Formats: sequence, C-alpha cells, structure tokens
Amino acid sequence: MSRTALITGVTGQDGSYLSELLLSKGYTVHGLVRRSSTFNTERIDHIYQGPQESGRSFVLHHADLSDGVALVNLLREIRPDEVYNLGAQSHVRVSFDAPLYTGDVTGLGALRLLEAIRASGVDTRVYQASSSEMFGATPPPQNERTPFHPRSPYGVAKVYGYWATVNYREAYGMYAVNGILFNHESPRRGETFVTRKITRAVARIKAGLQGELYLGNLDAVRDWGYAPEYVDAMWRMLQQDEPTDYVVATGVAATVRQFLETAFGHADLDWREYVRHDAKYERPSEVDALIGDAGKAEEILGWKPEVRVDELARIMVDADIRQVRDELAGATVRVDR
Ligand code: NDP
Ligand code: GDR
Repeated sequence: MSRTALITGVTGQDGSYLSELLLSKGYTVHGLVRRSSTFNTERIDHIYQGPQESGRSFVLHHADLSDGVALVNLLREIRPDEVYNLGAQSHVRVSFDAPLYTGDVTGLGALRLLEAIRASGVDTRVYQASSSEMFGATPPPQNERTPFHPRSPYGVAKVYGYWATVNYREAYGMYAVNGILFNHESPRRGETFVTRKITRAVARIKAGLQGELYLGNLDAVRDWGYAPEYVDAMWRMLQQDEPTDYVVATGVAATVRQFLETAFGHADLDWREYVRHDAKYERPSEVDALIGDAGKAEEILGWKPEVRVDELARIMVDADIRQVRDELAGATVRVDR
C-alpha cells in the first residue's frame, strides 16, 4: 500500500527536496501552502500536478500554521502516515524584527500541529524541524546532549517546538521526533541566507550585473551541509522502531570568510575587491560557532554526509552561474495555470 505524507513548508528549500524524495519512494505527498499574493511555488513547479489530473500523487492545500482548525481539518481529510513540520519563519535576522510572529508560527505552530494530530485522532508519525540555532551560545561540538542557549527569537521559538515534540511523545506516546539539523544549503536556498547571497552575487558579479556585496559578520563559524542529503535523514528518522531525537551535521567547520574565499575563488574572483560591510546584516546577539557531532545519526540511521562545505560552495556557484545565464538569455518561462 502506498504511504501518505503531509509536509508543511513544502514550498521551501527542504520541502521541495523532501517532496522529490518521498515521491521517488512511491508516497502520495500532500503539501501545505500558505496563501500569497504572488506565486510562491517556484521550487515545486517541476513536480506540480494540477487539480484536473486524475490519480495525483502530489497534492497542494491552502492552510497556515497559525490556523489550528485548518490543520485539524486537513489531517482528518488526508489521514497521513507521516507528517513533516518544515514550515517556519526561518530567518534568524528577521526574527529580531518580527519576534512575536516568529514565536507564533515557528514555536506555537509546532504545538498547533501536534495538538491537531492528537485532536484529529489520526495515527501518524511526526517530524519536527528543530535547529542547531537552539544551541546558540553553547560552545561546539554540539550533539543531542548539549544544553540549549538560544540567541534569537527564532532560536527561542525552535526550543519551544522541540520541547512540545518531546512532551507529546512522552505524554501521549506519539511517534514524534526532533531532527536537530545544522545549516544545510543548496541551489534552492533562499536568496537572503548568507551562502546563497554570496553564490548569487558571485554569478551576478561575473556577469557584470552587480558591483558590490554587502554582508555582516564574517567571523561566524558554521557547519554547512547539502540539503538533499539532509532530507534523507529526516525520512530515516521516521522509519525506526523507536522515536528519538537526532543531530544532523557534517562536523566540518568554516567561517563566512572561508565560504567567500571558496565561492569567489571558484569563479576566479577575489572577494576582497567586492565585499563591503553593512551593520544592518549583523544580529543583536550572534551565534558564534556551530559544529555538529552526528555520531548518533550515523550509528542508528546509517546516515553519513558526502558533500562538505567547499564542494557545496562550488555546486551553488555553478548553479547560480547557470541561472544568471538562463535569465539573461530570457529562458525563464513561467507556465500559467
Ligand atoms: P525555508 O525558509 O526555505 O522554508 C520555510 C517554509 O515555511 C516555506 O515553505 C514557507 O512558505 C513556510 N511557511 C512560512 N510561514 C508559514 C506559515 N505561517 N504557515 C505555513 N507555512 C509557512 O526553510 P528551509 O526549507 O531552509 O527549512 C525548513 C525547516 O527547517 C524550517 O522550519 C527551518 O526553520 C528548519 N531548519 C532549517 C535549516 C537550514 O539550514 N535550512 C537548519 C535547521 C532547521 P513560503 O514559501 O510561502 O514562504
Ligand atoms: P543562520 O543562517 O542564521 O545560521 O540560520 P544565515 O545564512 O542567515 O547566517 C549564517 C551566518 O552568516 C552571518 N552573516 C550573514 N547572514 C545573512 N543572512 N546575511 C548576511 O548578509 C550576512 N553576513 C554575515 C550571520 O550573522 C550568521 O552568523 C540558518 C537558517 O536556515 C535557520 O532557519 C536554521 O535553523 C539555521 O541556519 C541552522
């Protein structure tokens, strides 16, 4: 029997890769899309199936993590075997500008979904997209036993979602797990996260479309992995006999400056000629260093990362150079529906 999954945040970076993975495994995938005045399905347009098609395996629904009743109704209608909660206001800097909204969607949203599962009585497994940002000020290496010390409204909200997930597991015996994922990137990464901001700038500078790149703190250390590999870890977490929480990371550290060096170097450019500082991109409280220890995921899930930061930077630069080339050639065509 084909299995059914519900993904919140299906239009995001991870939602798009996870949809592809689950479809390739024969799942019927339902995605929660929030209403927008512009198209927000660019990352999943290539797998979109219109409402007129029969026997669809990829189905989108309008709903929102702020609407608990809609979540209950959706769960009753779909009755998924697995639920992946990837929806969030996921930008750390923005969370300082919109702290209550971030708390509502990223924190309470996780609880709304858990409570909707309980209230609907649907027997399902649930994955919560927890984050290394929860470790915040606690020094690396970080693993499942590392204490949390979040440094942003986003990190605080994710800690709330984390504990809500643990609580529903303990209180109601739900198969509910936290994937504590360290930064993971790809050509589909949002353009305002630092890696993509850099690789997109490299491509645009190379094409003569941009002269400068404004950034904040270049000393931050991150453990950057490759998103398609990380969604595979999410799926594995829901296939075990017992629910438990996992760190997912590469264990390899790099500063933003090192990422700049690799990305610009790959296009034969010297980043020092183009990068300028703007304090606007700094955070009121910064997370200095995140480096994960994913030993538990390797041991229990058999999960191991392949792509490390330098290769990741090259993959992203190459993809952005292709994209800029296509844009310049006028090849970006949106099919209306
Ligand atoms: P993205 O920002 O790319 O995607 C976030 C998704 O959440 C989008 O589909 C967005 O919709 C949706 N969303 C935003 N607000 C709401 C809302 N009110 N109701 C329903 N959906 C909403 O994030 P990623 O794909 O990078 O990350 C996926 C999840 O994993 C997030 O929860 C993130 O916080 C977490 N995470 C990410 C890490 C990373 O390095 N990428 C690391 C650790 C955790 P729209 O497209 O309309 O904006
Ligand atoms: P992060 O990712 O905050 O780790 O959260 P981001 O790419 O935004 O920042 C990484 C580091 O780069 C520094 N930085 C800048 N960041 C941005 N966005 N823009 C800049 O111009 C810039 N200049 C320097 C930041 O200060 C920071 O230290 C991501 C998100 O995907 C979260 O949702 C996820 O939970 C965590 O990763 C793990």
